[in-house]
Amino acid sequence: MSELSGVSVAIIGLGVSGMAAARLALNRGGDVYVSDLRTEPALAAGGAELRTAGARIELGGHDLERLAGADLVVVSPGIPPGAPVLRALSDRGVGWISEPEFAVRFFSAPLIAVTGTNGKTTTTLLVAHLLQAGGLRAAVGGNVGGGLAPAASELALRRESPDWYVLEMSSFQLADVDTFRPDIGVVTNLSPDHLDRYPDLDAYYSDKARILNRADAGSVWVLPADDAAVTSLMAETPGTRFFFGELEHPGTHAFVAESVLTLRTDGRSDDLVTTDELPLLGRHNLANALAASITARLAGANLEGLRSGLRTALPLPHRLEPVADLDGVLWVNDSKATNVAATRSALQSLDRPVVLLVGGKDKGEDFSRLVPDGADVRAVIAYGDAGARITSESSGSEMVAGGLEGAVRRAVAVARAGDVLLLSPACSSFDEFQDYGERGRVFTALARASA
Ligand code: UMA
Repeated sequence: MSELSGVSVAIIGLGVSGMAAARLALNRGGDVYVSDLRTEPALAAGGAELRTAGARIELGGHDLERLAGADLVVVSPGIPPGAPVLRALSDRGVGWISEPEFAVRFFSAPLIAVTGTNGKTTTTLLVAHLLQAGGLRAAVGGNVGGGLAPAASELALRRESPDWYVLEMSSFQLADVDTFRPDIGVVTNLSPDHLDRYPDLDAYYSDKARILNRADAGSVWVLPADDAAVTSLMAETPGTRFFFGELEHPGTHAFVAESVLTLRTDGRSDDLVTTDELPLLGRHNLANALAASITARLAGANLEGLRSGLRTALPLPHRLEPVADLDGVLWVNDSKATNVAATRSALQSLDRPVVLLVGGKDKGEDFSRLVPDGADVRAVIAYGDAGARITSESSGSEMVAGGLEGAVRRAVAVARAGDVLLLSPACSSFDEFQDYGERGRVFTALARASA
């Protein structure tokens, strides 16, 4: 294929998305130039592959003249909007598009795009899983990361066309879209986030709003029933809206009624599964499952498929991931919770007594608000570098020596049948582990060894 024959494409950044965009551009016959500020060997290996395929690669800097002279400039979402290279392009009046915007120009099937502050990855992967269970072919990618799904450009390179593309879009990825128009757009929720990258909340919401840029009367939206920020964002948007929310009320299309996830569309109600049948833990995951169910249904998945897909949904690794059920105690790996807010949200979303393991490298956060009011916590066991400070700031917590393993031993002694033994550390892992992934794997291995 040669849609880009004679077109010069400059790609900024040689990370996951830059690499994928470059492969796509080369595949479509483009004249490709990729540059990255870094020079690390891993990057050089990717660069060598692209060079062999005909691209011009520059590591250690960006050639502004080349960028400004390109027909199309594609920017990796990992590049912050204030980066000097983008400021310099902007000063010269040179425009650019983001990697997913580039990718969707080569998509051959309709698009579901998922954005929002929390729950994007779970909802995106679940939509794809439900579509597949419902007899449809889904190609899933975008911001998902972590090796769970590729960048959007990689999907465009696949030989077989799916029935649906399903993309997770971060606000960074939405920042520089132009023609991007999802057939079904999902907004999970909106709350303050990434304020390190945005001057204020309005700027963050306005990037999210770019998912609406090309909305028209044929657009379909899946939205939370009770999120004021989403409601106001969508106020003027054309298209048909479908709402999800835990509580049943007349305008809601996906909800929980007497512990059953239920869809109501076209005047009929369909039971899906009971909340107990859903393998995902936590109230927020109930909202994600409702959003994914109505989305997959609107995309054509059959009800039996939805039911079996919900029953076989896989939790994301290290995010409220149940890893063992031993003597009635459910061991849950939430190693990705590396700050106090994430641990609070885990505690708020569980409806069983919790024995909490918390600790790791001290990032200086305030631990006095670690346990939210009303949370059912049997014990807080603190360990690691931050353990002593947690014990002094969070009343009722106890400190144990011996790192995570010592803390697990103590938790096993304290937990009773019906409890959740939760690793939700509120700290990074670097005092004891390489990263949160290794910490979660060690916890999981300790759980399995206790069986
Ligand atoms: N760079 C330059 N010049 C600059 C600045 C940076 O060349 O001025 C280079 C960096 O050296 C780096 C590259 O640009 O090599 C950027 O690579 P990257 O790996 O940081 O980022 P991407 O390849 O663009 O990855 C992005 C998402 N990352 C971010 O948005 C930060 C990935 O999401 C996503 O999987 C990938 O696109 C494919 O779609 C990860 C993520 O952390 C999971 N997302 C954030 C989140 O979920 O909170 C937004």
